[in-house]
Amino acid sequence: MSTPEIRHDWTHDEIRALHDAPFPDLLFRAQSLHRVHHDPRSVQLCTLLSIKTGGCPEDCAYCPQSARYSTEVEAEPLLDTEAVLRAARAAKDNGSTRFCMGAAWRKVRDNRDFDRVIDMVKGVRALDMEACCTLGMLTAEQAQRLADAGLTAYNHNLDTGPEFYDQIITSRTYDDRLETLANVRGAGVTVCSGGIIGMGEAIDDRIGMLQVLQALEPHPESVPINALVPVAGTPLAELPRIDGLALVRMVATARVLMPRSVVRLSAGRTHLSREAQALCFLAGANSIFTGEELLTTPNPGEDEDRALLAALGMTPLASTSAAGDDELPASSGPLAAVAG
Ligand code: SAM
Ligand code: DTB
Ligand code: SF4
Repeated sequence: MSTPEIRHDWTHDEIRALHDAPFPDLLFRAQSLHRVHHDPRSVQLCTLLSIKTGGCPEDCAYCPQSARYSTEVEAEPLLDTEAVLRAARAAKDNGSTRFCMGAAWRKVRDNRDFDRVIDMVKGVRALDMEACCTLGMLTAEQAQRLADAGLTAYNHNLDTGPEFYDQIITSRTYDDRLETLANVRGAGVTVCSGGIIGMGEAIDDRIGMLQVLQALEPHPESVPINALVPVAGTPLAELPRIDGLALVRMVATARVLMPRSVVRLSAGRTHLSREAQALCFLAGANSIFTGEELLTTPNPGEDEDRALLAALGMTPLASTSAAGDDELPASSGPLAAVAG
């Protein structure tokens, strides 16, 4: 069977029609494509650590780490390399294959803190884990230094569609973000980029974000889909939690547009039922963050996630495998033939 075509030219209307399709049709299509490229029973476990918390100069309206809002998050200096590597070892012991280090920076500066992050990346790689960083904007040279240290992936989200963007962030532009993604790609580091739903955007803004993501060539190797975690003190604090079914639609649409990418069900899982999470997995989500905390907000603990996966008969991805791999998974099954 030939691999279905990977496209980068989906129109807004096509994506909207897909997103709005009756649930049975949308989920069947997403699940069918998912099985062509991925093992539908397996979920990649990633662990996040905030290596530099709070005090960020940016004005991202959702973010508890912005210095512009008065939240419970206190600014802290960059963690010690040893503390970070201890956390990475613990994450590995708990079954995570990817360790993601986040810093509340506007951009990377060429200073000693960056030298230390380079050491952290080398240390995580030496543990035979995938290493991911999210440090704000990056130049091509900085991306190359991270690549030389062995960085697997760089996370930099588009966050929302281009038209809604300036209602959420004014301190950096959409083009700034795309430039950082190009620098990451240029250095040969895989791209992790997605966004947040539930920030008051229209459905068309979600579609707009997906359209920009699918236009990237190649597609981002991983696509995090976050549900807004409203945090007291931020401008979005009073927004209601997103309906779980809206998240399922978003995951399914991302899966169809970017069939080879790892789609990560990211922030907001504490308020999602087990059933909604199960639907997200059926819709093509194949990665989650585990552990009690994301960067500064709560996340379901390891026990809860282990119990959920066990109840679904699903298993953590045993070892690292390159996203976008051409090999078909052994368990693609008969439905692989109906994709498209
Ligand atoms: N400072 C860096 C940057 O913005 O690129 C890296 C860290 S930043 C916290 C990483 C991402 O976390 C953001 O782009 C956003 O998508 C997500 N995020 C932050 N706060 C969130 C919230 N309250 N709810 C959902 N996602 C959130
Ligand atoms: C992503 O898309 N989601 C993660 C990761 N990339 C860095 C971060 C979610 C942060 C949620 C808010 C917090 O815990 O501070
Ligand atoms: Fe800073 Fe990143 Fe938070 Fe924006 S999302 S305020 S850049 S830490």
